[in-house]
Amino acid sequence: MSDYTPTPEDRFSFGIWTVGWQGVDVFGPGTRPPMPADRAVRKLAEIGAYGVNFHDNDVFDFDAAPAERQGAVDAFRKALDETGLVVTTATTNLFGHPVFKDGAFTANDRDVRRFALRKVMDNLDLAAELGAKTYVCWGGREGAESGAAKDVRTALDRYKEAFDVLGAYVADQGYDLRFAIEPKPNEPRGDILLPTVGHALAFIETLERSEIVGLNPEVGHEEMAGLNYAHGLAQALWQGKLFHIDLNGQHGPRYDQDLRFGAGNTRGAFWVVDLIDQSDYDGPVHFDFKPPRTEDDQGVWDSAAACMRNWLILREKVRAFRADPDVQAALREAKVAELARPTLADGEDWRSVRDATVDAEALGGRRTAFEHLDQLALEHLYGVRA
Ligand SMILES: [Mn+2]
Repeated sequence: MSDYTPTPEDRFSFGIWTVGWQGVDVFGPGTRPPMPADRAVRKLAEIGAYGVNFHDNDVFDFDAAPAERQGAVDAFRKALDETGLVVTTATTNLFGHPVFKDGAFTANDRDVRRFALRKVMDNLDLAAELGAKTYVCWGGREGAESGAAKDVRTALDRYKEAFDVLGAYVADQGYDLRFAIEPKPNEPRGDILLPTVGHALAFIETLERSEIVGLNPEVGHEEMAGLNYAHGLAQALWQGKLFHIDLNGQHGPRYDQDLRFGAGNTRGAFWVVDLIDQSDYDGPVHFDFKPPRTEDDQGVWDSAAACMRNWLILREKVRAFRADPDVQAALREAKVAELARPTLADGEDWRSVRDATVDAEALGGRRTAFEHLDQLALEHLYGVRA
């Protein structure tokens, strides 16, 4: 058994806003003092993180004067240099300020949309300067609470226009950056545009530079919609669109809980780690959680460290599961590998199956043995098979 100590090879990263969350919610103000970005960087390095992701306004205030902005960026960069932490990812806060109350790229007010594009371009410059490779776009305010106020088809025209303009900006500046759309079904808007992985995948195909736009699926956001997060990741991988992942914990369809990774749907987390561990995904293993409002500063770092520790514990378990000879036998019995065999053989076409004689009764009577296989997985997860 390992001691579950994170290493740089694990590529663990955190949003500055995660550990920096003061605990403000709709029923009360923050319970923790503000955390400067440079302190977050130093503490994350101490607990074994590899990288960070930041919103522009995690580093400097929305209305910071140029000198103030530069001072904050310099302190952030100094902390990065001193700790060796990597900026893997960046993003723009297009949701906090009242100017974005009706969204950013899809606000009805055209002046708001133009300002939003400018704000993103400003932060793309900083992202490129700090070496980020992925630019996350979470459109939390792109949506509506009512029917007539938002023409969804026209809003999608403007959403596409925004990605086309920003794609051109990145190309013209020569930045080595790709966009990762983060779907979410609701909260803060009543209904958010691009609510799931599937909606976003279809949208991306309409973009002028679709090759530099992929996905950043989040555990909680898919599970809020009652969806299987690992299945969403798998389809994104299948389509070459898994650019980034946001890991946290969620207990089914309810408000966005942002629990530490491994809390919430633990069985779901097991399959997420199994999928990523077996895939060619090479982005950061990124945590987008919120330490509960009950926690003090020590609780913040305890929960952040637990995200990484839970990933490593689950990774040990999924590897033991895959290496278990009983599991390998159960996989064979369940014919899992047979799915990789094309339905038609080389040289066959529809004629080969059109007139075949089939004993459906006999086929229907064949066993799948899936329950035995799944029980072995649960026993690895429960810790009774090592
Ligand atoms: Mn969330």
